[in-house]
Amino acid sequence: MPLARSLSVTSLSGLEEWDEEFDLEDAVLFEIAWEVANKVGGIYTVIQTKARLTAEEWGENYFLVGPYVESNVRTQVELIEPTNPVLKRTIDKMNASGCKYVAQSEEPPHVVAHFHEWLAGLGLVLCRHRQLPVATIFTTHATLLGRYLCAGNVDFYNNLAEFNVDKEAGDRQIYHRYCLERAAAHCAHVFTTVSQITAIEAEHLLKRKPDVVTPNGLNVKKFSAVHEFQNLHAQSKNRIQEFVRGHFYGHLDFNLDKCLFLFIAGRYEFSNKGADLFLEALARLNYLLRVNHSDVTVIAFFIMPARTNNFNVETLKGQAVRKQLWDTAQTVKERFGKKLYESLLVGQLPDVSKMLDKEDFTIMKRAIFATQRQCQPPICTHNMLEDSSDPILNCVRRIGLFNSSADRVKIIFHPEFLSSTSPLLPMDYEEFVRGCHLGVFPSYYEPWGYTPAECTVMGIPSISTNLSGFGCFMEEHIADPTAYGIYILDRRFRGVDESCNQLTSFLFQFCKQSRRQRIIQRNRTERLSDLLDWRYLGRYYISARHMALAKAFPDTYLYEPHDPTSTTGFRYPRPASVPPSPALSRHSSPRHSEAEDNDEDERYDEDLEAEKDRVNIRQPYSMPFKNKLSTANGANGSSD
Ligand code: G6P
Ligand code: 1S3
Repeated sequence: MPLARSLSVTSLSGLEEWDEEFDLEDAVLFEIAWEVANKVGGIYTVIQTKARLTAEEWGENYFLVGPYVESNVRTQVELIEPTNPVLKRTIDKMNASGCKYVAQSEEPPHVVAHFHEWLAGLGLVLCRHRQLPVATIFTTHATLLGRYLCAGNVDFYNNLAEFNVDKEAGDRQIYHRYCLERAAAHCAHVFTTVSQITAIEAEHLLKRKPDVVTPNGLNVKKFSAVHEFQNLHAQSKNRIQEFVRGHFYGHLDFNLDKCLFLFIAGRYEFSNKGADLFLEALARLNYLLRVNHSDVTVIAFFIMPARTNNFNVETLKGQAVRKQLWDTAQTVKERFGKKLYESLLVGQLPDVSKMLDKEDFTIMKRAIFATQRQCQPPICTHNMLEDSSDPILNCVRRIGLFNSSADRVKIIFHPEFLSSTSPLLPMDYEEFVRGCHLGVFPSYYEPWGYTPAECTVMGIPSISTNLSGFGCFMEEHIADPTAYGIYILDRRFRGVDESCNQLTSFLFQFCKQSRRQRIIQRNRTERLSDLLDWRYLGRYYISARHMALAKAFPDTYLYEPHDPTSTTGFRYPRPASVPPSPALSRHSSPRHSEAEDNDEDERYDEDLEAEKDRVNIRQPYSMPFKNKLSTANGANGSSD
């Protein structure tokens, strides 16, 4: 494993405020994970987005350690020589001995080693077994057994306390991995996980209650123009519309301007990520839209990678036909323009009936002929290797949503992550999310859930559940989440059918919103960004590190306890004016004008900003943590 040095930035602002400074000069932080510069899933996002803030605090003493993957190193890592002599010696020795060392030095710095997930957990267990003077932290982003149990047909949350964990792990042939995860959790000075709900799961399945809950944050992009994200929505939506024009060629019998784009994205765990519930709810929504003669069309995208052998011909043909139609329109437009120009040159108004000649009509007829299509627009954009057993395709076959003209709900399954270089839908994930109207993530097993969080910071409403870390966190921090475009589905206290009905109702209500209501709702959603910024959420990582240092080096560091398992603090009040759903709309009342809305919203914004200042939501945060002894180059560490 090579050492990849993080960016070095200035020290953490705000630290000076403490009467006794926490001196990080002789401390070094290592963060170790399989997903450092190696994108597999959400842990990559945690580390990548958090790096800047952590580097602000630790400067040159922050190191990320990950697997050496040549292609990733070439594209994501800048190779540099370490300036710290101790580290240089260590790395030289590691290189010389084929990477077998962890070296000692005469004046050991206080080392914090933060291990993510069971794959890195072995390093932690060995640190403790060899009694190295290192403060250790273990963060689990999901429990292995929890993920396996939920993927099966198990009533997980009602039986958490009952599972015979050794037997269950053995039955699923993951006993060795389970033991590693449990050992890492128990050996760590500080054990953390990403949400309250996973903390309960860990307590039962790993038999240790996490010391700190460390919710996942994001790097929130701030635009100078307040409504820039709305413009970006419109731009990206246009590009999705272009794709839809091609995909549905020959069947474009719906109004694209009244078309709503919904999506689910993530690791392809059909029931854990709630794709099963989403499909069932879409079938019910289709029925509701049809019987209510709605003019809205819903296109639901499923972006979940599966095994394929590339795009299918029909899908590629769709984009080629669209391009052909566009080119034809350009050709006829040019010919038309030339005739118009010539007519004006001789001082005559053109005879409109003669502006298009026979050749123009032939060109256009030929192009229209190419749009004839015998089959329905495809559900899946790729050739699936396991087509007949694929859970999404099988569910679509069962519920009969085949993109027919009569259906108000259409489905597009894109079994590959998005890329701006795709010949089909050339957009990266962020652009795609911005162009959609609603992210739908009805997960059954979701320790945190980055997808709805990413929607939120881009001002796109989303549906999550009260079984996901994100959903629970938002419920805790927002008085009326729905009003902010944060729909939280109850999958905890209701049966599957009831949850499905609730999801259908959320979707149907969303479809009934006017454009204006959607715009206002997006403004509200975007206001929540500060809550999900690492500048706010980074404090829990800081707390975990301080706690670990104080446990490992009690003669040097003192940790002043607060309630580290609590993520409460800031709470968004109910918004001032616009109603969360069309049913409650006051806009039908002539007495409630747009100007009043704006005034109320402005007043609300002022109150909100004052509240954010009060809890210091936008600044990096430092815990009331102190070095007990003088740290001027002298303090000797001792492990506990
Ligand atoms: C943004 C743009 C508007 C556009 C709207 C469409 O707010 O700034 O110009 O009309 O998006 O919203 P919709 O929800 O219909 O995609
Ligand atoms: C896990 O990745 P997943 O999609 O397998 O870690 C993510 C980062 O902490 C988390 O957001 C997600 O819920 C977990 O499930």
